[in-house]
Amino acid sequence: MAESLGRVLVIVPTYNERENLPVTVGRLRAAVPDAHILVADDNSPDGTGAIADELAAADDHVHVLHRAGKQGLGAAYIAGFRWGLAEGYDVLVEMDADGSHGAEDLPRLLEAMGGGADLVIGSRWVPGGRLVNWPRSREALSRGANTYVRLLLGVPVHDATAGFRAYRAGTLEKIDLDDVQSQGYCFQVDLTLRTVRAGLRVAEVPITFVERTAGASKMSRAVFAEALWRVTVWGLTGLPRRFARHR
Ligand SMILES: Nc1nc2c(ncn2[C@@H]2O[C@H](COP(=O)(O)OP(=O)(O)OP(=O)(O)O)[C@@H](O)[C@H]2O)c(=O)[nH]1
Ligand SMILES: [Mg+2]
Repeated sequence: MAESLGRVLVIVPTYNERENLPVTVGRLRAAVPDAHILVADDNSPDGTGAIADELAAADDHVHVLHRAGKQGLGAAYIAGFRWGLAEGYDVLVEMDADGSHGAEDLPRLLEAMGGGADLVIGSRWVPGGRLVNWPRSREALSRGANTYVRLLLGVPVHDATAGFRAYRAGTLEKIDLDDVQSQGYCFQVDLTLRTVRAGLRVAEVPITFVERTAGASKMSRAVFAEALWRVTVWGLTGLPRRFARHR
């Protein structure tokens, strides 16, 4: 039988998501009414932080972490994780504010965690995963990046760059967040790799990923370049370990 998961915190990082945030929070409150939400805003110039404050004032399940300025997705998540761990949450969920991740899929992620996983990834690249309106170029980039990660790092995960995922508090405590330096997409790969290398259980459940309809993507050449060089370095420095394992 599935175990009880305890208290769930959904961390939603925001940078200029004023149109999207209220919709995302509303969908979460409807789909997972017991879960709490932490908006981690990097002092968005468009006033997303003030909107988050209004949502929090109206609802005791919504919290806000205001950060000084844009420091990247990884830093925002680490600050959110620390806040959630200090507050005693048992499960910490990552979810984008831009509508790409559906709150309606979250109960299935939590169900998989109840089945015993230490990290559950909402995956585009397992059977049942779907894309809505995502440009072909982005799909090709994501597929290519995930193939590169799987081959080079030997991680048995199909969507290691996915940003919709649930961690047990114990998982985050075991993988040493102190020396994580990754900022963009590769933050997700970094934590996946740490979880796998710690011998913890990773499950993937299919999700429907929808291209944002409002606001702008923060994906950039710099984000891509960071991911490429970090993954390559992890792959090369990890090779002795892989050979040792197969000898
Ligand atoms: N706090 C904070 N949030 C960020 C930062 N960069 C991106 N985000 C948020 O992280 C989530 C994902 O960012 P997106 O811009 O949608 O990037 P993406 O989903 O990787 O790329 P697309 O597929 O093009 O949308 C969104 O909720 C952003 O607002 C950042 O530096 N700080
Ligand atoms: Mg997005």
